[in-house]
Parts: sequence; structure tokens; C-alpha cells
Amino acid sequence: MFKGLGLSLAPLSVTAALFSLTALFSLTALFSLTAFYSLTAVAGGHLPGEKGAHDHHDQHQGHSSMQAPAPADAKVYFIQPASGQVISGEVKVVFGIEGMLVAPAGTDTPNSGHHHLLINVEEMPDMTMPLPASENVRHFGKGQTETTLQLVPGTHRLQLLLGNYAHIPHNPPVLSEVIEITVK
Ligand SMILES: [Cu+2]
Repeated sequence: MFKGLGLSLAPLSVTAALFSLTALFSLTALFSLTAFYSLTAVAGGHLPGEKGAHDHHDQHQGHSSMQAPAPADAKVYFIQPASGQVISGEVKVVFGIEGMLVAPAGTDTPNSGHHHLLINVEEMPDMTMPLPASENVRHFGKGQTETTLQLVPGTHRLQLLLGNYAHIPHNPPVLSEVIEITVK
């Protein structure tokens, strides 16, 4: 009787085990699908809570549209000093421009910009953003075309970069060659 019960219970246990397994797999499949859809939602569009990603998107679009086009032949260059020049005391720098006009910052005139002088800049700033202002990135937002620098003795690298009315480089950037001078 006991043995008989055992035998008759066995198929039931197998069925139950099979059923459990099936249920487990179904659940796993359902979970995977749900996870997949959630991931797709995140990748496809920003969720309402994803402020950071949304801001970045807006900012990027905003600056691209604020990047003014520049004619292909536009250029900026140093009228003085000459590359390789050795200078005692202050350094007078005169900026040259061709194919574009100098306009003060804040004045949105087509094909115009104002000069920025990059001094010993190791890493170029982001060309799609307003240029930072520092000792190494000097703005001439009043439309100046020359300046006088007090530099410590040694070699220095100078480069000109035009920025539009909002201090954003043009597309393509109007960038001079790098010159190197030595201050005694
Ligand atoms: Cu500027």
C-alpha cells in the first residue's frame, strides 16, 4: 500500500516539477521582455526624469545653431610679431584678418567676429561653445586688432582664433597658425 502510493505519487511529482520549470521559464521570458522594452524606451527617448540627457541635447542644438558659418577662404594671422622673433620687454601683437570683418562681441553681423588670442594653450577649447576667458584665452570683444603682452622670459606660443558675436568659433573655425616667440 505504502509502496503503491509512492509509485502513484511519482508521476505527480514529475508533473509538478515540470510545471514549475515551465512557469519559471515563462516568468523569465516575461521579465526579459519587460527589461528589453524598458531599455528600448530609455535608448529611444528620454524619460521625463532624465533631465541631464535632455539638457545636453538642447544645449548641443542651441550652440550648433549659434555657430556662424565662415567663408572657406577666411583667415586670421599675425601681422606682428613674426614666428621665431626674439623680443625684449613687452610684446606688441597686431592681428590680421582676411575674408571677414571685425565686429564687437554682441553684434551679429554676417561674416564677422572678434579676435581671441590663445597664449600657450595646450588643449584647444571646444569649438562649438563660447570660448572661456582666461590668461591663456584672451578676448578682444571691443573689436580691437592689437594688444601688448607682458610675458615672462622664455618661449611662448601664440595663435589667433576668431569668435562670433557670442564668442563661439565659426564653422569651420577661423584659426591662425601657431607662432612661437622668445621673450628675453
Ligand atoms: Cu570673445
